[in-house]
Amino acid sequence: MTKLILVFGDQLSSNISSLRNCNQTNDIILMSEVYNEATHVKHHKKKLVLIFSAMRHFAKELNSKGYNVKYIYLNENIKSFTDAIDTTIQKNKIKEILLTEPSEYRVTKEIKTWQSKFSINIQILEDDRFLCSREEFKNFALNKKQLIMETFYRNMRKKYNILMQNGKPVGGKWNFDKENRNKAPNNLNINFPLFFKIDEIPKEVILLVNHKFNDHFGDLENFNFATKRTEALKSLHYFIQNRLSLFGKYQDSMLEGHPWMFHSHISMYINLGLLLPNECINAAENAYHQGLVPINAAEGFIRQILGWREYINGVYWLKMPKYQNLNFLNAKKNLPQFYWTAETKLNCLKQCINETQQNAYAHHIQRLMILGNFLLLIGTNPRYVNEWYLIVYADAFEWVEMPNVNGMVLYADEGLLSSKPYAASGAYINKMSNYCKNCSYNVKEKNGPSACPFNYLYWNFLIKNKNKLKTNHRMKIIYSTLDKMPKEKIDSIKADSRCFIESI
Ligand code: FAD
Ligand code: DLZ
Ligand code: SF4
Repeated sequence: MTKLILVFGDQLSSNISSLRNCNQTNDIILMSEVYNEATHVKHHKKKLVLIFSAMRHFAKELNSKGYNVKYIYLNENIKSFTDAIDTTIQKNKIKEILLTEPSEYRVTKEIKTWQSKFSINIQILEDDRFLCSREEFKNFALNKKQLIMETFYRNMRKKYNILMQNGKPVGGKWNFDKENRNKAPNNLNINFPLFFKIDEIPKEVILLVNHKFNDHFGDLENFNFATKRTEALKSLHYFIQNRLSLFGKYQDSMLEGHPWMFHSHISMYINLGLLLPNECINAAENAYHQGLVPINAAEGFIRQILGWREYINGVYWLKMPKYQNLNFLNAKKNLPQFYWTAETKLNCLKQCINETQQNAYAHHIQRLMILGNFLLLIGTNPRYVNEWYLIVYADAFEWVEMPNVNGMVLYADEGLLSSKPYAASGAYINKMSNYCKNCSYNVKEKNGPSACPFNYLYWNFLIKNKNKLKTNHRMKIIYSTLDKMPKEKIDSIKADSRCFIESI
């Protein structure tokens, strides 16, 4: 009895639930490069090279372990996963299709049509690479209006006994985020993450992507990501040994010319399955116990993976499909054209967009407080914002991109994720970065043609959304300041904002 085991491009883990249930002598493993997956949004070229190369390497690895792998290379006839299944079923006697649950709602919907379309049994297994199942998260969310990440994170620390001692958090505190907010000095010595010389597989894929997807966003030069597990593991260990110790201290800071700061640059490897979340957490915890890194670094890093990553996945599956259409602030503007070109005088945006274009990467605070903050302040429609983030980052998959955008950046979910919008003026950017030094705008000026646009856009955002935000208890102080503002000041904020938004 032959089963067809479908393995998606973000399921490249040899111990994934579908492969644990594989009968190596009888079953066929199907992996397919699919046209619509590459084009339903025009993914960054480096992201496509990463995904196709990692898929090809993984198929090769499974083959060498004796699995019977059917790998479909990119071709015009296979437009969807359904096409890939159809052609494979026609050529083989298949009794059942088995797969690990896909990470995306859109693909889950497609799979639901297969049972009747192909008259075949479909078995879907849980993706237990996540440390909190969709069911468990549902229970956590039961009867809660707001889902507080910190509560969730503490539960996860206890559940997995991570950084715990006698039932108490190691270091006497659950959270060291106050020690994650230092501004980096200009002359700080920062090692780059570990990068790799590419082998034949990415070389071939680069030619393919150049040929077929040349009109997609992003640079292809100097592709140097890990594309197989052995490399991804090296990258993780290099980070733990050489970079994690300062991750905590400078987690929120930004320096021109330093796209990675002390961040791990492993999200794309975890999201594809080349690294497992629990091994990254364990590596950081061990480094702390060995005295290699301080608690604010280990805890800060573990919080991102055991806390944020799991929480974001939980929110996505709890709230989809409604989550994709939320727009609490009724934001309607288009995405500024310069998000595709980096041609702007606002230096912070120029640097972050340039780096995104070059590396298919920006670190969290760049994504949230520069790129996202600006789109929030000018009132960009969430649909365009989601599309941009899904395209431009090598680690972007809808399950993780969308709650970060709709919840964290745009407050489109009315505060399900964050207790207030992450809106900030130029003062925050100046405090956490050195971008303002090289900017043609003046961060200290509040109004007028040379004033930093973030300054008046911030107040304009508060004015515009007053009815929706003034009752939020965390906004009370800022709204009382606004209430005391003279009318002429408010008029110039509105006029400067109108003029600036029209100009973009
Ligand atoms: P580090 O800073 O070293 O953090 C370690 C790990 O923690 C990351 O590799 C990642 O797995 C996890 N992590 C950290 N923050 C988050 C978070 N907020 N949500 C989920 N996981 C987190 N992350 C993605 O993986 N894919 C996305 O598509 C994505 N889109 C984002 C969009 C916006 C608007 C924002 C604000 C954040 C987004 N993030 C996304 C989260 C975060 O920015 C990236 O995970 C991080 O920048 C990846 O770089 P790193 O591996 O160096 O992370
Ligand atoms: C992102 C992506 C791309 C660009 N291409 C493929 C592909 O050709 N084949 C594949 O199996 N997966 C691809 N992926 C990842 C899928 O979008 C991801 O696996 C699904 O969203 C699972 O839900
Ligand atoms: Fe950005 Fe304003 Fe600073 Fe320029 S002055 S870099 S626009 S925050």
